Amino acid sequence: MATKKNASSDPSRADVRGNGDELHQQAGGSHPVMTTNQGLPLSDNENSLKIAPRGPVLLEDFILREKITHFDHERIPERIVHARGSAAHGFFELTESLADYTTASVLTEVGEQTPVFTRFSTVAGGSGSVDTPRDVRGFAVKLYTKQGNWDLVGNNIPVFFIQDAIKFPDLIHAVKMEPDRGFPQAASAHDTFWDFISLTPEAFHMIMWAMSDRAIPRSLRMIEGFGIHSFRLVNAKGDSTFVKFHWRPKLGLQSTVWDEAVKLAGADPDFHRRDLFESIQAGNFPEWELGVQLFTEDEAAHFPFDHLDATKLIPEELVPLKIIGRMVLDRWPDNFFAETEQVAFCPSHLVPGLDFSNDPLLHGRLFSYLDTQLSRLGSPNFHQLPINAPKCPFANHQRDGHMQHQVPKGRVAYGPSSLQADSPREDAQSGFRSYPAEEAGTRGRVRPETFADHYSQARMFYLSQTEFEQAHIASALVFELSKVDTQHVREAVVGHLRHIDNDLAVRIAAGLALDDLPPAPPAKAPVLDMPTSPALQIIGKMKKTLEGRVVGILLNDGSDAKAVAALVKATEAAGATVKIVAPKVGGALLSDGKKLAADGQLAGTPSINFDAVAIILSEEGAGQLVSEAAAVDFVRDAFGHLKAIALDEGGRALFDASGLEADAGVIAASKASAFIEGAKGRYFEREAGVRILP
Ligand code: HDE
Repeated sequence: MATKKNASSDPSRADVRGNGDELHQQAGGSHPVMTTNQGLPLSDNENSLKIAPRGPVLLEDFILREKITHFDHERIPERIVHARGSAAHGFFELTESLADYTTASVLTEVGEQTPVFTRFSTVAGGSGSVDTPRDVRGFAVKLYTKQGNWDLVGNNIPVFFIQDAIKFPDLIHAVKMEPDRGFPQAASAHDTFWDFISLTPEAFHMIMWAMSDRAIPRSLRMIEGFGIHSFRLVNAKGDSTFVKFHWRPKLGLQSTVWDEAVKLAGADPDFHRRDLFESIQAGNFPEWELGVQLFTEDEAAHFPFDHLDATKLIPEELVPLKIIGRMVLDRWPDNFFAETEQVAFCPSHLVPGLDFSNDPLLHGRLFSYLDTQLSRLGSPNFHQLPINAPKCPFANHQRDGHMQHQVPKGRVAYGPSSLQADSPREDAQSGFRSYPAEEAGTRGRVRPETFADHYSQARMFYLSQTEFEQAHIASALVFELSKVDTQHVREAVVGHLRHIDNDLAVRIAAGLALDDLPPAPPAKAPVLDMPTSPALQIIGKMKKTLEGRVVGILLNDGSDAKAVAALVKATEAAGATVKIVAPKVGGALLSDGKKLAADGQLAGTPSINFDAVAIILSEEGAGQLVSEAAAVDFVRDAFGHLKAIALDEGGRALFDASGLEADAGVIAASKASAFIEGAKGRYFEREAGVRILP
């Protein structure tokens, strides 16, 4: 009988993992010596210190303890809102000077490129949640100007849910996971959110936007950004002009359809992050124009709403948008944590020549962000982190604190002082000055009367939409309210909708199978019929382009090589990225006997990844795929998501086997230019035939 060897007395066993050299063989290159955080060179990163090869581990192992301790502290508290985000570096370039309005050099020096770091985010979900829930998207830009950092911390929707910052914790507690059960994650479709909304009429304008396709974008490269609040520009004479900031995507606006967004959440939870990463890595740099709406105090006095109320927008038809610059994102961060996670945006970060308006939501934000960075990043020195540090010189007498990275020299850490020639001092000429606005009134916890109209702009937004977009808003409301268990909450929401558009309320009531149309709650102000604003649409503003879009080609062994090559050439020439999908990731053997590598395996690469698809199959290839559910779903989803589909004969066999009836968006693969035209948009007319719309 073989005796069990005592491993501790077996030298060959003791050295099983050695010092890791054999594991590293493939890496190549020259590697710096690995050390502890104190610079002590390590001889072994594979094994902890043991009393014997099979004996207990020693507490003495300071190397193990340092490594594990650091690991234990790797996470910092995630952002309470906007926890899930993706960001990139780039620049802002001014194309038109605002020198008449402001002294801010970033807005007056035409051609000047200012470095930026821009973070996009969802609001409700945790940092590990998915990219495509129905949600507002954060659009935060840090501009490292020569006069200090300017953070324009906006969203992809130009209005907000509430008028006063004191309601923010309530709003967020209502939308986040319900506290007793810990779900739903990253979703507004639940009782507490709609309960809060049904009792907060001021939210209804924002609700119309949040239920629209703005909340399910196709790509972060295809969203608008808005500073929301009015800010002030202040010129050299000290005159102030109000300003609203808008980012406009060069690729145009585009959204997914809801079913697609839901399926994307499963198929690729990182869909938006990957899309941003891949486009930057491929050199297709996302770009936005910066637009401003400029207006005076007098003009504002004649608006039929109060511009200090963050639940209101200023229609472009009333104050046109002036394009003054562009932002290009051209570099992915080197490290997600150090940059994307540690970046700290604060609306209070601004530059001379800018100032705040009296928007009470903005004033709450001016406090909140600095406070949250202190708890999230753990130190008042968060501004010294590379991603947060200004790129211009900065100096003052603030000292010490957790994680002080600077080593200030000299005796003077106070002012006034007379002991040190190079200690920092104020500059009355170039320094920031608050605009000397006159304020008067009676102190109190009040809402201005001018904030009382909660429905007119909600109505304007809804009536400005195309018929398809209205149907999507109605579907979203029915979906969300169907997830609300409490009947009186469903009814109360429908009651509010009656002020916005009675037909919409009737539609939602029918979609929920309510017995009666609930009564409308009293409105605090008359609902106005404002002129509609086509600028608020997505479909109407969609750019007919394949640029920035992705076309997927499904093929199999035996697919016509020439047809594939022709389609790839034509779609790429039109600006699209082409991805090949095949049953096996290694690729398929085409009709010319050559193997074409696949970018994705069919089962893991559904058609939801693409803006349009082509299916090129031999008779035999099609015969195999008709019994493959992933292939049938590939076709059915592309059709259901209103996409253009190009088919050769084999592709047509798969299409027919999927039980679908072709329409104008189903195009012969040989007609590349017709397919390209179709692929530039979606076939919204198809929708009524593929799903029940309320
Ligand atoms: Fe924020 N918001 N917010 N918010 N917000 C945060 O700051 C807050 C509001 C926005 O990518 C937090 O650093 C209050 C409006 C973005 O890092 C926190 C109120 C708009 C981001 C906070 C609002 C925004 C945040 C959480 C009501 C659009 C992500 C982590 C008064 C104009 C920035 C953090 C990033 C993040 C507070 C309302 C946009 C807690 C109190 C309106 C894009 O400070």
